[in-house]
Amino acid sequence: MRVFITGIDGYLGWSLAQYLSARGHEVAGADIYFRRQWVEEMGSWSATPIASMETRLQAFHEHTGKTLRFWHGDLREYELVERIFREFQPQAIVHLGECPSAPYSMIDVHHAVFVQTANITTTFNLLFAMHNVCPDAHLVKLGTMGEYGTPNMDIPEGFFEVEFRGRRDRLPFPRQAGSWYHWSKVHGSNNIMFACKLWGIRATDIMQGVVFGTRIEEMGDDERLLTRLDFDQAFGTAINRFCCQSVIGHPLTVYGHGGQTRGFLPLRDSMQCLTLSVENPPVAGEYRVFNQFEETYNILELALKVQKVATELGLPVEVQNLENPRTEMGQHYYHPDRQNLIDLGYQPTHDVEAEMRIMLQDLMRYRERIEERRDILIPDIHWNGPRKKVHLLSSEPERV
Ligand code: USQ
Repeated sequence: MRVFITGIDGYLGWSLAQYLSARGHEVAGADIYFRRQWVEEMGSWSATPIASMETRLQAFHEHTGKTLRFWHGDLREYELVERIFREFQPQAIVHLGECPSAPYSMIDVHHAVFVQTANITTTFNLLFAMHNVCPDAHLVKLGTMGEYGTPNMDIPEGFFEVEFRGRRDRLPFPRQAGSWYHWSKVHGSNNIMFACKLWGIRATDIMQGVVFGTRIEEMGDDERLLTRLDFDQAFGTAINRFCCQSVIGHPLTVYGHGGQTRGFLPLRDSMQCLTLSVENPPVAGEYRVFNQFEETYNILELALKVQKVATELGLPVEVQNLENPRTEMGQHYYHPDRQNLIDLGYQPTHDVEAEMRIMLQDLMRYRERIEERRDILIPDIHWNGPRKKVHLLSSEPERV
């Protein structure tokens, strides 16, 4: 299948390009390197030393014998999207080319507006270009579990049956996002749902949990094929940050008492799920939603798991409770469904501790890179107030 990946230079994008290609798909992609700039703006860099796109493409060619078509450009420009689609004629489009950071979107009005307009505009351009050029193609859009928020009831996959004043219907499950970024994903979802109805486009909207992990098998030992691994407050996700912190003996930064619960998924399983979605498209006009995560944990549980695995590897580390810079529920019910991908054949490969062990071993090689950016580990972006470093709540983790 011809698969076009937006954001192919990113954490998921570069991994997915290799994963899909190894499974016989013809892959192409575009990127404008925003992620590299945003992380630099946060005063950080990838823990793994990432190569330039030119070097990545060269290494990819050496290993696979294949040429990956790449467009360096801004997909907020409609003409570029339409030109790419005419040249490549994609059968599937995996849309990863968005700003994925809640904290980044909460910095100030400029960042909020940037994240929402960039994310919504690019999705619009893809939808219109699909309609105009390749109406039979399948859009696989990366959404987020964060679209649902944390309601005090089970979370279905996108839709639920509801009865109100004696009448029944199948309706979109309410979205209660917790950041301007998460709301940008809700707006994208709504626009895709409407485009499916309007033009008969087929789409899969992936409500993905928090991804962690340094690698997939396809990267092998060639550093040029490594994907990025961020650990700053905005682009580093919880487990990735905790593993980087462990490697340099920095206390693990649990926000609040760590009772916030989320769904988590190793990078390699995210690749498996995205591939299953690509290879099993819905019918024309169908808008379907998959919840994509492996297991749910609260943040303190995760920090203690990282601490345990790190200690086994000779990396003793403390867990600290910090003032929570975010506005989020500290303790809540969390029980989302995850059946659709299992029905398509999804099988998890590694349990969370095994994946943490692989990550920590990988990251120990790059200890110096993380050490050099130690001062950016304590967050200062608040959901509700000016930027200032958060303070410590206690040095002993409180059980929740
Ligand atoms: N957290 C800590 N300490 C840290 C970092 C995070 O306690 O050092 C907590 C946060 O307060 C939050 C939870 O960990 O409760 C998850 O935070 P995160 O930064 O790992 O993830 P989040 O901001 O939710 O966003 C990430 C991705 C985003 C994706 C989302 C899926 O960056 O692109 O949409 O995970 S979900 O969380 O299900 O919405």
